[in-house]
Amino acid sequence: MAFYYEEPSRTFSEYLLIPGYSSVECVPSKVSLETPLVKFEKGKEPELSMNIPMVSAIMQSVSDDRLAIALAQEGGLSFIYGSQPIESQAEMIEKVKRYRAGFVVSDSNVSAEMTLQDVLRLTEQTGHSTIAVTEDGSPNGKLLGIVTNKDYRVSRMTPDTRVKDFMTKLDDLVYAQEETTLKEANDIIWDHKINCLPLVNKNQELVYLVFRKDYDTHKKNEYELIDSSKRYMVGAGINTRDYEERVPALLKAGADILCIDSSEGFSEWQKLTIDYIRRNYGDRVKVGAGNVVDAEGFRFLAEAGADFVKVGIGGGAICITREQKGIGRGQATALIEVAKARDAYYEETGIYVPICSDGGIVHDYHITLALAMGADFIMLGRYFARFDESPTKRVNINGSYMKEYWGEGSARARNWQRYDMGGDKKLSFEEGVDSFVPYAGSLKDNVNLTLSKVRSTMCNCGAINIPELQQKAKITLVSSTSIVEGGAHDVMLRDKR
Ligand code: RVP
Repeated sequence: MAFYYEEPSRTFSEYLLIPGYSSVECVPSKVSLETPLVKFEKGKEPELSMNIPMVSAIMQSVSDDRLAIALAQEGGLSFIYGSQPIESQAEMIEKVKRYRAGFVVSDSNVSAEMTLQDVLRLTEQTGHSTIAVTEDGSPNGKLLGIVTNKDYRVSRMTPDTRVKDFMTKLDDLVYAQEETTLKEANDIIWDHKINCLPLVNKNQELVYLVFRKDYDTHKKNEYELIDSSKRYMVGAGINTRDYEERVPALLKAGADILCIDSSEGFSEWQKLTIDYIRRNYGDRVKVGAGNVVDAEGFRFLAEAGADFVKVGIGGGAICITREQKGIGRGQATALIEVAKARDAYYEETGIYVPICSDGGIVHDYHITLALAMGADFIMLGRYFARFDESPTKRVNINGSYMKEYWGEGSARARNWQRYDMGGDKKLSFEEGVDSFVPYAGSLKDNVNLTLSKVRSTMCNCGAINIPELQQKAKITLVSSTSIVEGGAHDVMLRDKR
């Protein structure tokens, strides 16, 4: 006979937090939102963690390189969507890794024997106007000079003019040693009124470029998420079909972490994918798995070696899986059960496997609830799709700006790998819709506002960090009548002018 759950499955809007005692020490400015991204042993630090508990959904309409940079600047992480050719996904990863963060590995290089035409072609391809001249034309070759658009005049020079004849030569160039800190580099840039400072090693080989504009942005992002080379961190979605080709390419491009993107993750396909990664890369390569909605699914993926486990089926704003297939579970109930399973697994093995609550965040306070219920971080699609930095078009509909947002299971995305159960390699029926969401401005402004609410609520609960919130939170179910009481009621709203 089928198994019946005693209780209905519930979602975030059916719960509220009850405030706890907060001391005068417990103020939003002191709240830390740092959270583990990958599993770790008791008593040890996780190898990867984030400064805010937010990741962006593995979706065409959400996570490209531009959004990834904006989110890493605020302390979170994007998983670049995998429903695209391997080369273009790898290119997006490379773009994030190349992007500033203070010290940039030069991606626009020429040798002294190359020509003005080569310089112009490179500038057009990369959009960069500072080009390093190295002995062999490689990013880390011996530095000979620099070319910027101040060094040439296209109208006065022939395209075959050699780089060596118009570059700024090393003797006239201001450069510094690789140990130079960002602050020192910035001082040199200001003292010499230059825009770019090359850093070289003791063999005079180019290591980094430091740009004036980067330092200014750098100072504004106190939570930014960077790797040991001070490049922004970025994740990548993979599927359970082409991982033998995709994974090496993404790692080569610099992906910091991978995540298997599947609508339903309690499957042997996921285990085979993780096995491949462990066989080839051991524990060096980090990979999340999912999605699951119960304790059994969690344990399966934890035992298969997942570095984190993603929770949620059918709760996404654009998701119609529940209607189409009749599978899924209320997001709050799923999360609560998986969090208990995670804690039991930790107790038993001494290994803490972070969990990510994926989908269904409608109000900012849902994020706080998800954290209180045991999530280590939250994956959001609709939320990020609304911002300037998301990859989709902004359109004007009846006088209001909207952004496009479509599901990976929609006919538009055609991401059959995410839904395929080993069938005919096509999306047989849709599990997602194509939609619009209200445009909301910049990621930075919105994330800051959202997190100020999260920090404030945490203080109401007497918690100064996420583990403390998870320990102290008192969570209550609310009746449908009291949900009405929670909004403005029994008043006539004035027009918002
Ligand atoms: P939301 O934040 O509510 O927009 O949900 C985003 C999540 O929805 C994604 O991270 C993914 O798990 C799920 N998704 C993406 N596409 C589809 C679909 O087409 N059904 N669902």
